[in-house]
Amino acid sequence: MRYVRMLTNRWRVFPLLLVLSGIGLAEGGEARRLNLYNWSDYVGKHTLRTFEQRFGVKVNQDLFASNEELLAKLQAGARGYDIIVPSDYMVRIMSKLGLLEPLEHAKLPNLTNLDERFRHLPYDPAGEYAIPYAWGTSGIGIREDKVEAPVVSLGTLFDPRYRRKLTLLDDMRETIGLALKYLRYSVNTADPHALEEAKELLLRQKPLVKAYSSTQYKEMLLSGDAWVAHGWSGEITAARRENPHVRYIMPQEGGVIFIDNLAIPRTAPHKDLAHAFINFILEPEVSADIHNTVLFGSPNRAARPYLKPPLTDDPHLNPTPEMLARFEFLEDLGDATRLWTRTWTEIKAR
Ligand code: N2P
Repeated sequence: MRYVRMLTNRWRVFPLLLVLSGIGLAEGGEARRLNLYNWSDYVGKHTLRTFEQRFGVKVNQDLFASNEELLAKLQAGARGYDIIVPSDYMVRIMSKLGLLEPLEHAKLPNLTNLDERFRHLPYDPAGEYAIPYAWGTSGIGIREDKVEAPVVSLGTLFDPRYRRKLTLLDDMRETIGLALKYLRYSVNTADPHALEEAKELLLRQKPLVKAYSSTQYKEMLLSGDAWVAHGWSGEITAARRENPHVRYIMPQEGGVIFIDNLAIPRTAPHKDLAHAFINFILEPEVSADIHNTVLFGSPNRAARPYLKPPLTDDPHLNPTPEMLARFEFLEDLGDATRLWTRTWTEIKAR
């Protein structure tokens, strides 16, 4: 009995000890924890642990695989996330819906590290809701030892020689977008005829497709289950470290260029800590470590001296304006979103 009382007493003082030991309690009184909702493979090896140690907190990371999944999760009422990583067009959609917390620039002194070109982006001109995190393109990943080179065209993704050795992103905007590009339309079209043509094309391609996946294609390229993959520049180039036959190509027809961002949901439980995280990511060496790992482009000017090959010298990670001429940013589709969603459902269902 005495033991029981001793134990319960000990546990009663435990929270007090936490405060005294400086671990700190967050807004709202719980132990400090940053909940990050991110794309897969999108931080450096030590990024999260360094933040945990420096700030005496825990970081929890959940993963999403598309902007639409991220939006659906927040709209379904997920309340726990402190930091999310929406792309350009999704920042616009979310800020319009009132899902994002206005950022307090006074808590982000490292903002001055950003390259001037990334400071007034059309989807968030005043930097009110989003801080650019990484940029890249979507294109074609190939196994050079399996596919007849040179690959330059999106046509490779429709080539019957690669039947069942082909993967496409499981992403409505990216995959319908790629079909539209192949047909020489804009990735942001609202024209029902263009969408119908894209649908027919993707349905005809379907027997060739091994998988629609945004998270497994890298492994499939590495294992040889896929020889051709629709995917993202940095991620495919990073796979090359494990197998030098993997290569990323920007298709001549163009594709999608994106800027992903750090943002704080309106419902974030730990807004101060979320600002501290963004400011931490903006540190030159923290930032450079992320980009040297994930091989997506850096918007951080101060990090530039720390960047290394292949990020600094691979031409498909450092495209010239000519190479980018046919690449487009995704835009909010507005009312056409419904038609796009229906088109995608029909493609996936059949
Ligand atoms: C990284 C995912 C790239 C983000 N694994 C595409 N917006």
